[in-house]
Amino acid sequence: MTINEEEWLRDIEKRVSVDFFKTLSEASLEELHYVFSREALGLLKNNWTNTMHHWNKQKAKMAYYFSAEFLMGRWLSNALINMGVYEEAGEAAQKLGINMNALEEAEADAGLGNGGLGRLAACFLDSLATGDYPSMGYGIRYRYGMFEQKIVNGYQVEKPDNWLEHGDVASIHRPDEAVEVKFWGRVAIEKGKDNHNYFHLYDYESVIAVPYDLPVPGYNTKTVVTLRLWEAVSPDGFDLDLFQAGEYSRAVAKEIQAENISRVLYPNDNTVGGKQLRLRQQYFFVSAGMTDLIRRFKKQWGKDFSKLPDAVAIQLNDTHPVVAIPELMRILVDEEHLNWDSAWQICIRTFAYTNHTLLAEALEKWPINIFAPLLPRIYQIIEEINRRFLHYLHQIFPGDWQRHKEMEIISDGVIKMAWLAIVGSHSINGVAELHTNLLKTQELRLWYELFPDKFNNKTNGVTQRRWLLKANPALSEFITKRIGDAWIKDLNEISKLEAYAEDPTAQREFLAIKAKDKQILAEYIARHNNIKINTSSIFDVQIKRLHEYKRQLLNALHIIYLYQRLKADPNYSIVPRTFIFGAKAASGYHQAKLIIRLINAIADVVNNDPVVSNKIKVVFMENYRVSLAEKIFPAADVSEQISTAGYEASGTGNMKFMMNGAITLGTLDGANVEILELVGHENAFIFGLTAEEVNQHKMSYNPQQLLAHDAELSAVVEALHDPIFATENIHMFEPIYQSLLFGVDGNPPDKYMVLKDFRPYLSANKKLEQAYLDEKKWAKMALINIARSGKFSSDRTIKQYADEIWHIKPNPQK
Ligand code: 26W
Repeated sequence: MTINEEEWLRDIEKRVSVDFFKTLSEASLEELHYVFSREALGLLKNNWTNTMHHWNKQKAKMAYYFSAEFLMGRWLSNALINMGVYEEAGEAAQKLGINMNALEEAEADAGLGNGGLGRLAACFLDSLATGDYPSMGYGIRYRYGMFEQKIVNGYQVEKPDNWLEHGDVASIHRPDEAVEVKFWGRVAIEKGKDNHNYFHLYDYESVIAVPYDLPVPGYNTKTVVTLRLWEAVSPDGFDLDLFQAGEYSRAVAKEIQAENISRVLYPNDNTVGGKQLRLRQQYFFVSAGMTDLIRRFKKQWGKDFSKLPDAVAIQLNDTHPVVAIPELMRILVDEEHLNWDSAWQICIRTFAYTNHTLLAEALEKWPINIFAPLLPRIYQIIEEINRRFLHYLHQIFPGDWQRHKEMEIISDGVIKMAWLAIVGSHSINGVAELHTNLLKTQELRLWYELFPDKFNNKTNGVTQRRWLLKANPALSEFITKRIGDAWIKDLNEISKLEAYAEDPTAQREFLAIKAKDKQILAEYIARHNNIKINTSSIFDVQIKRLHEYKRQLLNALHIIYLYQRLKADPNYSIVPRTFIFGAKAASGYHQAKLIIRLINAIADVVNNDPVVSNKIKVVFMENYRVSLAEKIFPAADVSEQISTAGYEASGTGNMKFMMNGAITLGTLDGANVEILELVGHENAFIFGLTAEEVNQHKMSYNPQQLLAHDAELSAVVEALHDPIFATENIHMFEPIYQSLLFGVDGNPPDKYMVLKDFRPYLSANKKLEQAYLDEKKWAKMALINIARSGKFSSDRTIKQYADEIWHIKPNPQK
């Protein structure tokens, strides 16, 4: 694709005038960004419509990715890169006196996700489009995405994320394709013309789902995949009569209630609140998506629903969209009048479910008293699924009551969404080898025994186009100069870089690029944090959601240890290091928020102490998000992946670091295990308990005993009461202290075994320091990591989903 510069410039000027009544020089950066984006949208318009027409005409089997979260980040530059016009657009901008970087910075992130699961969905769309796979995404157009984080006096403060403030830069509003979603009401049985009984919903409340389509262009291909996000609106606006009567609040109450459904993303990662509004969000986008998809199917295949599993594959991203299973049953049985058994076979063959977590508190269980009144017919259908499933279980394991009880979909007053997902799908996958194995042998053991063939692994991946090509242009050029640019579409090609791992020129050049990237980040940190950091220090980075299992606390305690050693002996030898953190804590997760406060307390002490501050610095980067991540990964030397083994399903940041030449300092958890398999112990720093050992220690582990034999570690823990850190009062970090030594909220002491892994972490850190001192060795390690990162492209992951679960094929337009 190319752009006609003259035409482009003329259009931009015209758009500024038509949309904003301004001249180019009067327009704000946000306005210019908007018109640039709409211009880019115009550029891909034909490819986009043709993509859908082509797949429709071919009756290509489609994969639909249903996800409550799509953490897309910024659109414009990524789209321009994929369309192959990034440089030309930059030159055009220059002619208007606008810097492309400044334009980019004017775009708000589409932060419609919490963390890994949401970003995975976004990487998948990029890989689907680039791989020409007939596919689409369905989700929710949250009016407010992941909250904006401010740090005030060391504490996290949350602000609404008003990402649409300057307009929706890239999506197309399609009110003509709106659909109705029904809530509440009562179910009645009626005789149909054929004398059969059918179920009807009466006295329901309607909400209208209005789609906004966001185009995701593939790299160097005509394929453009659609992400369809639904917005909730009230069917009949506000109540004019009440308004006339001066009852303004009541007049708009219904409208507001409807709109509340897509108002805001729940900022919880790995815990469930059991809030009715969350269930309304889930059913809302699932029902709209199913209606839309069935409408498209019927246009191609008429009413022959036996064809549905040959025409459609639906991937359920965790349990959040699992109401899709009873919703499809409802459509097939109640609306299309199929018999239960045929409908059920169609369901199972259509749905596949991905599990993203081993944490019990993340498994969704809906209380019947919330679910049944809101979705009465869906509840009936789940009851019927459960009844038939128990009947089946009874035949396979007669008399094994304990097993039946544990596998019931509805029990103890709740509906177990993961169980429903497993029963109603033909495929259940984990997201890394270790995770899938733990599912089979622990969390889902009984299910694996019942349905061994349904279980499979799909190790996660990330798109190298955003996380290497876009985020790290200098390193990308370094790679392309040596091995050509085929890696952009086929990351296996990057293995050719290994030939340069010991090449002194390549090593020197790599280190120079890393130094430059560190310089750029240092300037950002100087501007935003007012901290001056040493660019030749080790950039040691932990960026991810804040959760106790991810053990940011272990990292923090290590810094306290270094501080105490340096204070006790200013000649204590240490390689200068900058510890960089970025993390949001769920708003109600007090322990996590307190850990943020602790990191900031440590930063205050360390950065302002003349004895230590030239050796270590601590930086907490505010408002971690996709666009900030793109700035941090290129500058990292060390990738902290230190979760308690057995808790991190996969991790995907670990892969982004690897592609950018950072070395993993990590536990044998999630995809770290697979990184280690590829690079070996010589090219990673692995420490700590294995998942198996964590299990074995669960019963006997006693952190107090451990501290009694380790004076240094004990002093580190006691620092939580030290007024140097606990500046407000010496009890401010008491909940952290308590959780380590005694356990809080019914948890065992040091549930995540931070103290148990402390010494091994220390040794791994020492080894890492030594390795860093040998520049050539370090460059070699980094180059080997990059060269062996091919497996972690989401292109590979998507190909496996396509070949092994969805049975769809690449289908580009000619
Ligand atoms: C219902 C509340 C809630 C919200 C989000 C529960 C669970 C989640 C997600 C499952 C959390 C999440 O993002 N999980 C991460 O998924 C990534 C992609 O597979 C994995 O790499 C991470 O290890 C996993 O924590």
